Amino acid sequence: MLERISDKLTDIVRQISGKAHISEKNIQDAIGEIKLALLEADASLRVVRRFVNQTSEEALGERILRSVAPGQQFVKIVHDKLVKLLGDSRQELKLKGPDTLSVILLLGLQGSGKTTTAAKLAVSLKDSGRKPLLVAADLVRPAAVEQLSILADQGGVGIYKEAEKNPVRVVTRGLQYAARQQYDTAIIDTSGRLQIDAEMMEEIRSVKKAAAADEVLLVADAMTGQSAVDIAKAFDEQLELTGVILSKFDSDARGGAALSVKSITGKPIKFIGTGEKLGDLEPFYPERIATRILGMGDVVTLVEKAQEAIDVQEAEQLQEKIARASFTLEDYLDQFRRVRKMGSLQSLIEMIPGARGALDESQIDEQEMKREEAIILSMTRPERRNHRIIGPSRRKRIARGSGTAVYDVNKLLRKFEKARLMMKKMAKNKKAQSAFLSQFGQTAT
Ligand SMILES: Nc1nc2c(ncn2[C@@H]2O[C@H](COP(=O)(O)OP(=O)(O)O)[C@@H](O)[C@H]2O)c(=O)[nH]1
Ligand SMILES: [Mg+2]
Repeated sequence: MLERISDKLTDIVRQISGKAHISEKNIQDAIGEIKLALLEADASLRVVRRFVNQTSEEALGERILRSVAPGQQFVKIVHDKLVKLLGDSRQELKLKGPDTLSVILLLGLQGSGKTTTAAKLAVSLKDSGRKPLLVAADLVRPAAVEQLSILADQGGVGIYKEAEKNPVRVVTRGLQYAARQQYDTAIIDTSGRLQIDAEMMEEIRSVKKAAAADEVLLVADAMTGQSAVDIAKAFDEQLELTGVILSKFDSDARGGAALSVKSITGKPIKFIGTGEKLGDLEPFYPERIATRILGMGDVVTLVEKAQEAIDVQEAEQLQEKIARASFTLEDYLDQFRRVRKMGSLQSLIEMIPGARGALDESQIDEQEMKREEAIILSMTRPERRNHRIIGPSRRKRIARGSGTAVYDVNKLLRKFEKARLMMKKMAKNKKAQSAFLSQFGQTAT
């Protein structure tokens, strides 16, 4: 599912998130490509436009362009906007307590997956400790009642059916039966047509009235993309939905329906159907879907952590220090601890999409980081502030104090001196600090 859009966006995102420095043009180009990918995914044009405007506005702000790791910050913005498109947070079913009967009404065109979804939903409610009853109110399609009966048997859930041609009567009696038999949730499977037509709407309107449903859910075929959204809109205008279930999400490579439903109808996607089996129904989590679409591992968590650990202003102060060549071992230690605060370096790197391949993991050495920290901690303040005073006898003392060898102390000092020189050169290039951060923990060569 979502393979196509995910491949596209993953590429775009990987390219930009790897950049230590990005320009306005980089962002505009990336947004342009994202726009194309969304349109190709069959997301609604209106939705895409809004997405592009909001993302540009935020991403082109000073704060991002001048921040540490701007590429990743940009990805975070794209992710957050995607989550918003998909509906922000998980929307649960709004059902009554177990002592009162709750009613869920399923609507949709023929073949959209209503009957299958009704059974899936019943099984999932049963698993969560409720006592659901399926009500067979599709009396148009000859085999519909039989189909629901078989599924109810398979899922081990109750069903109410009768030989009757009037769905309103079936629903009314079905709900009475449910209450009498102490079921706590009735799930009503209704009939659909191939097209939306006035007669169907009229029939569903009277069923809806008889059902007094807590949830009126449209089952829409995700594979039909934009047209699923149009259908949702039409149903919502006539019948006021409480939510949407996107069926056949497993066969939807593009994602257009998922991206547009909430923005166009204002109604949340509550579940997705991910296969033909009774267990193939999943709650819809905007956050997880956005992450899946961007194929970005946990880059978002990573950016959040980095934002906590690295204050932009502090980074700028650091940069000034570097430029004035007044960067000391004390600052170096400070940076260590910042990196620490973000979690172990190894796990941090694993969260960066594509980083596993791009970075030679043997270069990352946490032991080395710990050793270096111990060495710096064994120095006196004046030593930390001016590493040049650390002659041979001081080196011996520091090695003893930190439980390392003079060789290690030498190595650290060489590495620090090298880093300092490199940073001084790079300070003119505004992004010194991110390059600096990226070389932490690497063994000096
Ligand atoms: N792959 C897949 N197939 C589904 C899903 N939901 C329903 N189907 C299939 O879609 C077809 C129509 O489903 P049905 O429940 O009869 O639709 P209805 O006419 O709206 O009641 C059936 O072959 C189902 O097995 C789903 O989430 N994934
Ligand atoms: Mg059906």
